[in-house]
Amino acid sequence: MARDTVLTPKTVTRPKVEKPRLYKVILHNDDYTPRDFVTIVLKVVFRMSEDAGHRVMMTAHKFGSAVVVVCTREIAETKVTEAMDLAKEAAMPLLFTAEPEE
Ligand code: TYC
Repeated sequence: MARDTVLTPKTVTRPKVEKPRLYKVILHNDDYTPRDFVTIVLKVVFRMSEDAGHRVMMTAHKFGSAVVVVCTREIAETKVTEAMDLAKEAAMPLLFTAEPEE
């Protein structure tokens, strides 16, 4: 390569400053799904202890809904699908949703 060749970079790297948006997984109360079933779903899908699962279930039961976890969109949507699949399999009206954090 000639000594006076000017090398120009092919790519310009800019520092990534934006954090990925986080999503809340919400558990919604209903009048039909047994409490124990809700707690089991929280344990299996969200790897909660009996105690933590019971507390989140009771929060939704008393207040109408509860935040289960805050995570990336992909994980939130996967968890919602897994939880909803268990509910459908058992013919329960149990509802989980994912929504972006403000
Ligand atoms: N409310 C239900 C009952 O009394 C229990 C329940 C709790 C259902 C939380 C859904 O997200 C829920 N059997």
